[in-house]
Amino acid sequence: MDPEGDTGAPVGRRIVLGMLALGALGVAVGRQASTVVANSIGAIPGVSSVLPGAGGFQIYSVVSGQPQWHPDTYRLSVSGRVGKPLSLSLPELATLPQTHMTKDFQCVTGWRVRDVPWSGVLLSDLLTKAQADRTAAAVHFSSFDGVYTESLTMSQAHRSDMLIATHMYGQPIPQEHGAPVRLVAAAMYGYKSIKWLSGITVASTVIPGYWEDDGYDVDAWVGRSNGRTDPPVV
Ligand SMILES: Nc1nc2c(c(=O)[nH]1)N[C@H]1C(S)=C(S)[C@@H](COP(=O)(O)O)O[C@H]1N2
Ligand SMILES: [Mo]
Repeated sequence: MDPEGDTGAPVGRRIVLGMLALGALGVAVGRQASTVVANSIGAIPGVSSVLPGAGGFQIYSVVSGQPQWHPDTYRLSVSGRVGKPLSLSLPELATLPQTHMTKDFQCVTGWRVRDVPWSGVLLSDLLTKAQADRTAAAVHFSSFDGVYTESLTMSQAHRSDMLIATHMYGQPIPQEHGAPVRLVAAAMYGYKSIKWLSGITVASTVIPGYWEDDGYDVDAWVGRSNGRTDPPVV
């Protein structure tokens, strides 16, 4: 099946989130996922600020309800095989050197949003600050949704387009897009770009992420994996 159950999945495993328009958040169990087209978000009470120019994004979550966080208590941890573990508040993240990049965002189900401006802190800058062990092979990511996980190899993690993003379209990342912090791995299919990020752990081996447990490529290069031929994101 495919990550978001958009195609090919038995109807019983799909959740069509017309219910989102009713203000309820999608329920998802196991490998089911909720989805709503960004253009319809404006119809949801409390989620009324649709991003300018964000047309084409679909909102995915594998949990029901919105993962909860508070700006005063949110921390991004960087731990594992590091010389200096970090626990960064949002103001602390904001004081680190900021990197801006504009990249297409491509989901493995086929949709692509062109030229999305992101900003935040380069993953490699964070790893350097934490004195990550460069001989460690992998970096793991966890979400405070309590379920979603991802991994990169250490060399992938040091690419110049791996961003720990706090802003998109010049504004703080909206809740549904993974506030307050998400990974943006633009050269890879969207499932690598874990939302509601809470933990970065330097580790010895790559552990396949949430969808990769279901057979999606762990190395998720756009146009070079999962049998797809999309134009690469450069
Ligand atoms: N925590 C979490 N991160 C996630 C997902 C998810 O369900 N939960 N879905 C992934 C997938 S498959 C895609 S395509 C993108 C979609 O990002 P968006 O919801 O901001 O459009 O988020 C990725 N990150
Ligand atoms: Mo996706």
